[in-house]
Amino acid sequence: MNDLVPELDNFQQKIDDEQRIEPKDWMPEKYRLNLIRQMSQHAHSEVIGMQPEGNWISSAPSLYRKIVLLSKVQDEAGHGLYLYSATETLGITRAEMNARLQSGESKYASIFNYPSLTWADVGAIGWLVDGAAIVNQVSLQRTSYGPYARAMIRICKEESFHQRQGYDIMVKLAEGSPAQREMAQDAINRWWWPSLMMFGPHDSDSVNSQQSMKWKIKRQSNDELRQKFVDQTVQQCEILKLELPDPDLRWNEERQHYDFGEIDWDEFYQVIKGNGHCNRDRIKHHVKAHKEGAWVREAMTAYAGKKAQRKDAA
Ligand code: FAQ
Repeated sequence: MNDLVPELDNFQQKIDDEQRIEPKDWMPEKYRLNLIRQMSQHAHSEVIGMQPEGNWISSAPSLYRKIVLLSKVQDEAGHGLYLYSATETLGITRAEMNARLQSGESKYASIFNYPSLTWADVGAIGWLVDGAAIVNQVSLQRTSYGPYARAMIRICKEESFHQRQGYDIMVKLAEGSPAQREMAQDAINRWWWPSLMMFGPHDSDSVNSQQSMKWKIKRQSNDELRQKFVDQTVQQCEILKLELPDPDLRWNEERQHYDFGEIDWDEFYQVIKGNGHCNRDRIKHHVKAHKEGAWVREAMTAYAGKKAQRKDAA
């Protein structure tokens, strides 16, 4: 008889009773490792996600747009920090997580391997990418691990501002000159399908879902969340009088949802294997920034040491 069976039963009971699991509570090793996987990948996505938009800070079309974008990109850094801190409560260090990201062992969201070619891409990222991220993250506010759920509540508040700033850019472009409308349409054409891929493979191909749903790490499936995103976004696009690039997109009266075309899963798997447009550049940039920031980490460690010494001496 396995000694852990009563512990496992208690653990599952807590989850079934909607109680949160906290860092010092007993948890199965697989629960801990699965959370480290998902949460660290989530944190990496926030940090790597700064790159496509960060490139546009110096080229934003007005001072107002520059200030807003700067603030949005800073928020993403903050989200990365909350999520890395929450993940550290599971017994892994930030340095280990960074090493896994830089070696390719740990993934980040596929979407950030696409280039941001025009200013309209900044609008499309805010509207579609943050929009997709919110749908997923609202659901994660009820995830079973306490520190992750609490981080999500704060992150969602900020993400909804991000989504609106993106949509605001799209509205302005859609109301603008023919060239501006064309630029907005081109951005939608390039970002729509990768946004749908953000929700991960179909439920039938999702290797982690079954266990993650049982432990309520995930509360809704990849396909359910993707459908929710499609349903809400179609109407937003209609207001812009622009088009989503999917000839199969239509309202299904019986299902009370939009039907949509099949995602190019070969492209998705190529991107998550490291063969997307920007995978190599994204990691190269991260390695460079990490090296250049070494002096800041050293200075902070030295300062913390001095403060501790002073406290001991007092
Ligand atoms: N990209 O078995 P599943 C943001 C991998 S935050 C790359 O279904 P799971 C903010 C998956 O890891 C966006 N890899 O996996 C922002 C697994 O491989 P593994 C990030 C993906 O975990 C906005 C394999 O495929 N949000 O955007 C992707 O049950 C704008 C099989 O998949 C989160 O991370 C993908 N899209 O479900 C920042 C939310 N999809 O790990 C700047 C938290 C799947 O076994 C600008 N994460 N894979 O080697 C989740 O909810 C889940 O992890 C899913 C995937 C739904 C992403």
